[in-house]
Amino acid sequence: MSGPRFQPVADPKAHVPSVGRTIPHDSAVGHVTGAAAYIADVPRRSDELVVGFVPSPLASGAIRSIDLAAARSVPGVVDLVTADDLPAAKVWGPIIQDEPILAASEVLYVGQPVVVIAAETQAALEEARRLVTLDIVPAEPILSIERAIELGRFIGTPRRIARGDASAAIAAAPHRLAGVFHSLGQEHLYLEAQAALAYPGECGQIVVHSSTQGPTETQHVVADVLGLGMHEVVCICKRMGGGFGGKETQGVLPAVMAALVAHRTGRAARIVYVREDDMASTGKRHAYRCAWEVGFDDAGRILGYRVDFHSAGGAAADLSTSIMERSMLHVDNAYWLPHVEIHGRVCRTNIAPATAFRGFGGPQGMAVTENVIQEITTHLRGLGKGVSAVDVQRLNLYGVGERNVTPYGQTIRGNHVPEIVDTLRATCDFDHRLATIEAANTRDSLVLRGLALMPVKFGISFTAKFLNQGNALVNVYTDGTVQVSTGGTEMGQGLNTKIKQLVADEFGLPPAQVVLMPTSTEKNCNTSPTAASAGTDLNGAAAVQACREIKARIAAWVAPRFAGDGLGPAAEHVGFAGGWVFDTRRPETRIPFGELCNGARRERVDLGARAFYATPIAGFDAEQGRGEPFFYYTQGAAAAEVRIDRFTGDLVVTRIDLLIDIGRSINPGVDRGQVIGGFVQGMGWVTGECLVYDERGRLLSDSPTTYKIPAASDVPADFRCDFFPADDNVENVARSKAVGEPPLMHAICVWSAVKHALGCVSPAAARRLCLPATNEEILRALRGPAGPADDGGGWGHSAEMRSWDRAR
Ligand code: MTE
Ligand code: LUZ
Ligand code: MOS
Repeated sequence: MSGPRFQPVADPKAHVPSVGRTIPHDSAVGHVTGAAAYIADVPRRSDELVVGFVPSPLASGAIRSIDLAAARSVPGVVDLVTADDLPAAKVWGPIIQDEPILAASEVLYVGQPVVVIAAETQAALEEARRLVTLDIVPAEPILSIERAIELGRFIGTPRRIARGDASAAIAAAPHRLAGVFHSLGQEHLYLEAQAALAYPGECGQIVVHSSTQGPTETQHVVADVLGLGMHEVVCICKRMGGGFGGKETQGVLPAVMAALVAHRTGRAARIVYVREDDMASTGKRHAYRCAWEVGFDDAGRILGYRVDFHSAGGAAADLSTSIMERSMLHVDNAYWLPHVEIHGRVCRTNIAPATAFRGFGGPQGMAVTENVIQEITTHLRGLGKGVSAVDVQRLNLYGVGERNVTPYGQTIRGNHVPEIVDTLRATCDFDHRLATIEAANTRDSLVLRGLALMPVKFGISFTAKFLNQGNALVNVYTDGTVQVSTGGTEMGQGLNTKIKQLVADEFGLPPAQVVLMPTSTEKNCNTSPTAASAGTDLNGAAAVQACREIKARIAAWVAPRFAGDGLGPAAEHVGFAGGWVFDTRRPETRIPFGELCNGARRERVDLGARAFYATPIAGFDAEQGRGEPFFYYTQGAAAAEVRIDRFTGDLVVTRIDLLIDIGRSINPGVDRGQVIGGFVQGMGWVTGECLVYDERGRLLSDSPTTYKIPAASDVPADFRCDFFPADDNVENVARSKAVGEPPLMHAICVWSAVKHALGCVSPAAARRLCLPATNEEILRALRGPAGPADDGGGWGHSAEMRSWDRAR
């Protein structure tokens, strides 16, 4: 027999901790070889059914009848389910329960599931799908924010965050500007579409494998819809092929559809959305209309600021009210606003319920303010004042120890933004490049260049206080190996890798001795979705806590064995490193970790632990618009240089400089991937990606051929990404800071760079630039408006925007 698989190192002092090092992503090999299993890869069960749904062809209308007869007679069709057949709950929703599981009396958006079909084969499923006849009396769909406002169709209550007297400050200011800024939505385009596999257990119980960021919410809704207790439903998520917020809540419907079929037929049931169904039927980032008004002085110092947000929430509440709240909490971005008034309202529209998307409303909140920074700069330059946008930004930044209270009353501790901005400005030679570019723009008739910088401060914590909790289960086995299960889900972001490193270091083991197990509601109960960038903060901290409980038990048990030679038993002197457990007072007294675990078990020491972590924050009062929602802020700045072809509008991002404070990085390689990946995803939102709907609310850009996300070739060739060496986030796990969402917002500087470039030709053109700045929009801006002058909010963007214009 061979010896134990894991041998301790020769000397515990030679142990190298893994936190802070780049170790490969948990699934790196699986991702590139295809061995990493997604829902569609789970081997087919012999009794398995294929599940799909009939989507609504209309955005709005009353259902008169649903004819299933022809579909039912298709050989191989096993089950058809409509809203009438739902055994218990017929609606769901993470905040407000207003979303039908299946359309009942009316349809609310194109793509809304109306009938669930289960068949023996994909071919039978597709034939049945064609043969279902829906008789719907069409009604006027509400497709624009403006129309929803006109009709008073809202979701939730109006929200307000204010400080001082914004109106008076604006009225008294030397300069005033106002406008309407539009930003469009964004499709997640995760590589793995929505998917779920369900099978019945004994006595009516159900197991659901779901591609979800929120297994607990999935378990909860499946139980509600089937009329089961939560104890009769298990939801498992091994990994997702990307979530980006699109599976924070919206993995629920496919899971419910599969579970319904499994429950009704007693057979396994799997649904994997085809891409067009996924894009048409699931929610996206919210489009926003932001009416703004600002008062400022000769230097560009903001004296008063008002923003009135309306978002396109879609046909159900989903997370929209919470997303609006985060927009309102990020209007300030990194700027001190002495007098400010922010209003937010979610509009109910007839598109798929808009949902979480990396940044969760933060990007929309920051974008309007960056636009205003550019507007202020253009205005002052028009008056002959020699300011640049970066001067205006610098002047308005939160201070260190003063001018450091947010509009909602949270004092900013550890503000590194001024230092980050100054450092980046110097290292990327910003001022010199700006002068060169502006001079060149007046000469070169072929290309136009732009340069912009942007600070970012993003609040870390769920704004709903109760969600800031995590729990973990750690099992140590008698060979010294460790399994860890947490409520966190792996979507590619590297959560499992980071928790593996944290746990390995607690026990002083190599990371290979630790394995992260699939997320399952039977091991970790009542969990929050893996979101708000807090996955590692919450679940990592809980895992560390569980390790410490096990270590304390081991130490108490082993201390008497280490005693002797005049040294008494001392649990506090038991150390863990290099695969050894040793007496820190004389490290030669030591036992290999595996041997010790085996011995401990023989003496009935418990080697498993479950632990809980709750972020120590005061929380936010949404009604008052005041409080301390965030544990800390991830901060940084980025600068973008762009090149525009004046004759085609073609945009190339030529250089990015990015400096971000993510504390002590747990895994710099993984974090670098998060930063560059998130940034490029944000670039997509602010430049190339454009959701186009027809005038009846049907999504035309419903596949990767018509919806362009950045390709590998769009990653800026010159991308300089650095971590700011701050080390002050002492209260968070391993002194790290969350990294998942913030990089997306850094990419807003790419949009600002486009605006800067256009401003060099015509301030009026720049003024009208909406977000995204697609090639088409840039060209339109350069050519000048085709129609009558507008309110400064753009003259027609995508078809969606144009339909809004028509509605105005
Ligand atoms: N990275 C990858 N590869 N895939 C994803 O789906 N989602 C992002 C971010 N990074 C995502 C990602 C979003 S929206 C969030 S909130 C965080 O990861 C969630 O994970 P974390 O809290 O563990 O960082
Ligand atoms: N989800 C949520 C989030 O429910 N609340 C939040 O504050 C949040 N923030 C970012 C991403 N998801
Ligand atoms: Mo991320 S939008 O919090 O899932």
